[in-house]
Amino acid sequence: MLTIDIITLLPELLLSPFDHSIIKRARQQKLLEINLIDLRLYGIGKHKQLDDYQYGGGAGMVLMVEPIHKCIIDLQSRNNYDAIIYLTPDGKTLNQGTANHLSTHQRIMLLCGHYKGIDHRIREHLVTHEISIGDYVLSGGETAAIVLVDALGRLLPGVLNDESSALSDSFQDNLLAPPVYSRPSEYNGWTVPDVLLSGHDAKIEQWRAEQSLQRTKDLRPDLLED
Ligand code: 6GU
Repeated sequence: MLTIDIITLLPELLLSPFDHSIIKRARQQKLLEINLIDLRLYGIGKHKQLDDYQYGGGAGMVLMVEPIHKCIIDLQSRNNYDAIIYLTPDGKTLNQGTANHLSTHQRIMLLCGHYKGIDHRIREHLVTHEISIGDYVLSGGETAAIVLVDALGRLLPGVLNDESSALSDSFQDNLLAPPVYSRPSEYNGWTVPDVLLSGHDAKIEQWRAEQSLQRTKDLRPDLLED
């Protein structure tokens, strides 16, 4: 069982994405628990203030240190965390290896930022991992959290059946997945490779391995470098 506690300014945004398909089933099967924590509850004063101008000047508001600190302390007083992850475009780029590792934890905390980011002292003193989902900027960490939760949830033992096991995914062996086809074998004059219709398991296996390697060479040669 993996528990993921997500600190966010937009808990409503995260309701629907975790209520469908594989992630929904993982939660129903009690293999995955997701808790949404509204940062606003830890805001300061009667306006529940969360952000302020940055020291030194410059455009953009910063999420203040105190609300985030209080929120994290509150969660830590009730639970043990294997990782406290800040989602940020300047974090380490998420890959399958990191997803595999994080999926083995019991409980992790995700912190979604907004605006110009969060007071750096949170990152210096409380955050244990910083993760980005790619080299582009999102308006907040929530959509990145959706991606990370999906990548972890589907890896949990029992979530996928053997046939669709995560082990056959692209990237698990640093190779892209081979092409797949379904009925009919000819549509609109477009055909399916003969070998897949041959019933010859060993040949099919060999064809898939060749396709994986060729597609990786053509499309993602960087994956073959290490
Ligand atoms: Cl994790 N957050 C934001 N705001 N932008 C991103 C990202 C995360 N990963 C890529 N771009």
